Amino acid sequence: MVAILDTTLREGEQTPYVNFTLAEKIEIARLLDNIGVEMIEAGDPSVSASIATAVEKIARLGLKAEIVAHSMAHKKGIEKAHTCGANRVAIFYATSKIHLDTKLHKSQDEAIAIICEHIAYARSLGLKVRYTPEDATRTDFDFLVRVCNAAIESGADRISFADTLGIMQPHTMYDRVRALKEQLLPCKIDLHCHNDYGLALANAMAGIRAGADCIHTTVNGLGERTGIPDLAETVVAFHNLEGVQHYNIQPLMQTANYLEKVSGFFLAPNKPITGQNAFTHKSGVHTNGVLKDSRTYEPFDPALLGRERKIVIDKYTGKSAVAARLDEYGIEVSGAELEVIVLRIKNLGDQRKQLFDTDIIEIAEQVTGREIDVIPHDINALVMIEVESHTYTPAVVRRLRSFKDVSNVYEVTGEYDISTFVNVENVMALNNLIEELRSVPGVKRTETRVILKKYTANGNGGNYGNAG
Ligand code: HCA
Ligand code: CU
Repeated sequence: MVAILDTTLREGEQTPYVNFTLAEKIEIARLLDNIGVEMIEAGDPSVSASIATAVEKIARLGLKAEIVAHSMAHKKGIEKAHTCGANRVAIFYATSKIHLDTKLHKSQDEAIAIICEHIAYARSLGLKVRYTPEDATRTDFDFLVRVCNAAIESGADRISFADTLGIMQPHTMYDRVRALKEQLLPCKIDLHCHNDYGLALANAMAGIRAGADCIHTTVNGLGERTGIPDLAETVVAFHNLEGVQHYNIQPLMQTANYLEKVSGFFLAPNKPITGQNAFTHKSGVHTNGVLKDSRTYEPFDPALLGRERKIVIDKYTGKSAVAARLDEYGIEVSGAELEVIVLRIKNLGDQRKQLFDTDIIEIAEQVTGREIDVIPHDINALVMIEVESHTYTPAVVRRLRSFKDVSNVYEVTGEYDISTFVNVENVMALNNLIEELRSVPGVKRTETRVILKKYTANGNGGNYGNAG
């Protein structure tokens, strides 16, 4: 049985350039609690006054999850964890030679004495204690066992096996956790796996197989450098591959989207589970398979996450995908017409980076010679943006280019500084996108112009919408 500790509020806020407001933190804690994570690491109260306030507010929300405060091995921090009302303090103190020698300037025995003293102090305040040997995976193994057992004897009931630099592999993680299980006094083992080689979740799963109890996650995989396992990937991987059923999957997308909004870190389209392309199919062979039976190219039904499958229409498209798209609009065409439509779509796709439903409808109109009176499901719009006077416009442009629905960004003259071309599925998505654009630092105001009809320019199908 796996447990999850989510540390979006602590490790996640250590993501370069990410800071949450108090209200955002409370909302994040509620979302996490709704998903059902067993522990929420709410922050290290001695880092700043606002973090202490946030930990305190979250600890008093009455959530189901255990609320954990992080702290270095110093009494003030532990005391703050206590006054904030946290259930548990996670005390971290590095154990690897490089950290002891160059950062802490302590011998191994001195380290053990400091760690034990602070754990005992936390216990005397009535706090539960997790001890984290920071950089555990680069720590001499015999010393690691010695320090962890001393920590357990002093009152820690959880040890976080921290792969602080993300250097483990699934098989090394498996072996190490097995050895730890054999040599440690009774305790729960947490796995804190950094993702420097993209192996974090795989390593964590291997560690659980070997007998560890808990995985640390963040929403969208936030964290120092390249972060730690993503909560949604972890929950869904355990649900589908390991039969772990006790988490609530439906709020995962909403939570991921909320974190995109408040962190300003946007998901790569190819991100597993929550990325835009996770259930999008493109080549003729794949779409043909999926339309016949989605199990051909989908590892699981996107409905699990409340998501829908998508089929891209462009030069790779085959007949079945085009037929299905026309069918969605109730456009009837003959077999011969369909062949010509597909051919034209391929031609246009050769010239353009992206095709929209408007293009497909237009081609169908031309080929059939009939006027087709349907409104495209997807919406194209121009969003004009004014940038704050003290803000460097290219910095805003760089941000905007990372939005998945923004396909063109222009710096322009006139009343507005930037013009963007956006393509979204519906009005609600347009509203959400505009709200996200407005929350980009440096954006002062926006004005949106929905495109009602697009005209072909010089026979090349127009050039807006070409990503570039
Ligand atoms: C850090 C500390 C930590 C602690 C992990 C934990 C790590 O270096 O910022 O307490 O479980 O990665 O070692 O995040
Ligand atoms: Cu970490």
